[in-house]
Amino acid sequence: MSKTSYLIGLGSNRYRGGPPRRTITRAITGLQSHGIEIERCSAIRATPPLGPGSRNYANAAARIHTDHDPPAMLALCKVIERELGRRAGQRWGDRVIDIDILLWSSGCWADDALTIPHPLLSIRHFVLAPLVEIAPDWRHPVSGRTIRQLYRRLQRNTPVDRKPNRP
Ligand code: A4P
Ligand code: MG
Repeated sequence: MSKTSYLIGLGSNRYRGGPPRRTITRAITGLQSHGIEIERCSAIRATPPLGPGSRNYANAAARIHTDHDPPAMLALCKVIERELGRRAGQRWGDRVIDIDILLWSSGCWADDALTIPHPLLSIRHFVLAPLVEIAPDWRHPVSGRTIRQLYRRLQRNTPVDRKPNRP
């Protein structure tokens, strides 16, 4: 097995070549075809849009292994996003696919293009709900809390999301 593990988040709320949950599956297959080992995938959930999006999202997370360093991993995520038809659009707007690097096994990373841990991961249900399924004991390198602890905190501090329709 490769040395470096990543937790990645996937989101889609635009139809292109199929419904959003199918696009999430295609993104995972795309990563595999570029040599990424997929250790675990969460279930794909329907979530209400945060921000200006107009449709529900399909969201999921995956635990992967690769020898890519973070800049190479980000570049690969962007290749897959382009392959699936993502075009530049409004920040937080509707998108065919978004692949975010949430955490990696070597702690923190920050350069002009990339910040790990993803700065908003601790306050988002649509990120933590799939993560708790695949990596509950993974520790956030800054807060020291596990994903399970972060998820419980978020559940305590925010009302339960309204139940969305299936995307
Ligand atoms: N970037 C910096 N750090 C990272 C990282 N850890 N992983 C830079 C990936 N990219 C990172 O991202 C803009 C730039 O962020 C990248 O070029 C990279 O250099 P982007 O994906 O092109 O743009 P974006 O996704 O619109 O912006 P951002 O800030 O990444 O937004 P998020 O956090 O991805 O949120 N509601 C629901 N229910 N589900 C969702 O999945 N997603 C968003 C977008 C909004 N609302 C949502 C969802
Ligand atoms: Mg993003």
